[in-house]
Amino acid sequence: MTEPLADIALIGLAVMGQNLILNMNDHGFVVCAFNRTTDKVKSFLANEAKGTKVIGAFSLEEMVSKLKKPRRVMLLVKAGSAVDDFIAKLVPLLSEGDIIIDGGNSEYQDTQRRSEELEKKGILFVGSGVSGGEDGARHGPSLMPGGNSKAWPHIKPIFQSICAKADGEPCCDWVGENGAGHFVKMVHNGIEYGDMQLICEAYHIMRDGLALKPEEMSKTFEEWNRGELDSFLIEITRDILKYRDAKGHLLERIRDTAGQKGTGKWTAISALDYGVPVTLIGESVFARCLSALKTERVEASSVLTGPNDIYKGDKKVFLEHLGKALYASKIISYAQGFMLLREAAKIHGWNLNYGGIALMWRGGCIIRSAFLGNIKQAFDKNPKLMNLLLDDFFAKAMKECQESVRVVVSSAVTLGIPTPAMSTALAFYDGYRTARLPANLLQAQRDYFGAHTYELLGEEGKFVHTNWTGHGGNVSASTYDA
Ligand code: NBP
Repeated sequence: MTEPLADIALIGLAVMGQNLILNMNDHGFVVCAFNRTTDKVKSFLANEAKGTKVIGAFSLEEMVSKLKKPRRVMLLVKAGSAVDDFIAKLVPLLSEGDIIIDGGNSEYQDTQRRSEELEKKGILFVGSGVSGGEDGARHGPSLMPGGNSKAWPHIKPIFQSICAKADGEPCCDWVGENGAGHFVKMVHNGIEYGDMQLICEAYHIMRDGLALKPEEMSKTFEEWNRGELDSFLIEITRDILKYRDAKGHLLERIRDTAGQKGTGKWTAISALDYGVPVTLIGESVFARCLSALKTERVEASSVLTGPNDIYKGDKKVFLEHLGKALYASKIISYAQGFMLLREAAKIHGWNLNYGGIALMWRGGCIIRSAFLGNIKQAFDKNPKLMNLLLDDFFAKAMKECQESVRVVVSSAVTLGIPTPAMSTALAFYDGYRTARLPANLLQAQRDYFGAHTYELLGEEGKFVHTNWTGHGGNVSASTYDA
């Protein structure tokens, strides 16, 4: 019996690729599996894919010959040169209108470049964020596809079948042109860094400032998970805190140093490039960098002094403030993330659907939470919303919670417990709601030492220079030094 032609080919039989293939198979699609090391194709067909409709190929030529037209080829290989190598090998085998999808964690600039290069060759390129790890890939990931929009009608049925669903709606929609999908995935990962850091700060305060036992902390997270903080990360933190093995609580024996793969850093770099104050993600990346200085920190801990106290007030009341502070800081982090998306969309000409993006993150991925439903509603109500903090729902939430952030941050400062993410959230909030910042002095200083000129209130766009000392010149600078 001849094999049916495959709906899609998937290259890369590591954890993500294998699980996504099995997910596609479950939804009735015939997938042709391929891998650089072809032994893995044989092993996959004989084991994980045994008894399914999955077919295999042992060369790219064979794989292409087994595909329906337009051919759809999805890559789930290590980001970087492996993607370019496969594209170079695939292009001569494909025809105009065929589709290549990169589902790896590629940098969005690479996706922009690949998208533009392949468009010239008539190949439709899609860079898709895939989130949710192994379990998401197998049972429903969050998918964020962007690139050549002509590809979308051909991949939409597959993508929207296999993705996670939230309130019955698919957590996948077309994001935008060129690198938009991978940009949105990058910001998603940055937000994940922020969420995790905020939770770590709450844990740090509970452990060292309130001297709570693991079970007490776990119980608090359980309570939080029943309210507005309801999310995957709060849920797993609850479970991690109470996890015990033969030696006791495992968490307390894990080394306090965190690694990173770079997507948080990329988000912070983009924020700096585009001039958007995404301070919470930036602080979260730096917090990981500080955690990595374990040897230095151990040495410094015996030299540098500071408070080392336990909170003296009512712990129950404080824990309520902590939950609210966590929620308010999270709102600020997402507001900053969406500010970055908005600026990038302006620069790259992407027509981003912000409510749709919130829905894509609502299920299937690590940052999935009930709260993303509120973000979707905010953008559905006003697609041109300038800032999430200005939406009625979130402005009210901030009104109710901002006092708690002040209580928590000021207590943490007094206790000597670092809260870089919560502190920067509050600083951003106070900065954003301040009509008159001290940057007038900054303008004056720059003009004083570098003749950089300044604008007067009410005379915007008119740049003047003052000879502040009486012995400087009257010529203004045209270069930027500080
Ligand atoms: P890996 O990122 O570990 O990549 C393994 C695959 O890449 C194998 O198929 C391997 O082929 C292939 N590969 C490598 Br490595 N170097 C290659 C090269 N120079 N040329 C051709 N193929 C090469 O797999 P993964 O963890 O399944 O992730 C796949 C993609 O999805 C990555 O971009 C990853 O960042 C992204 N992602 C991963 C997760 C996750 O939770 N793991 C979540 C979301 C996104 P071989 O078998 O011949 O060595």
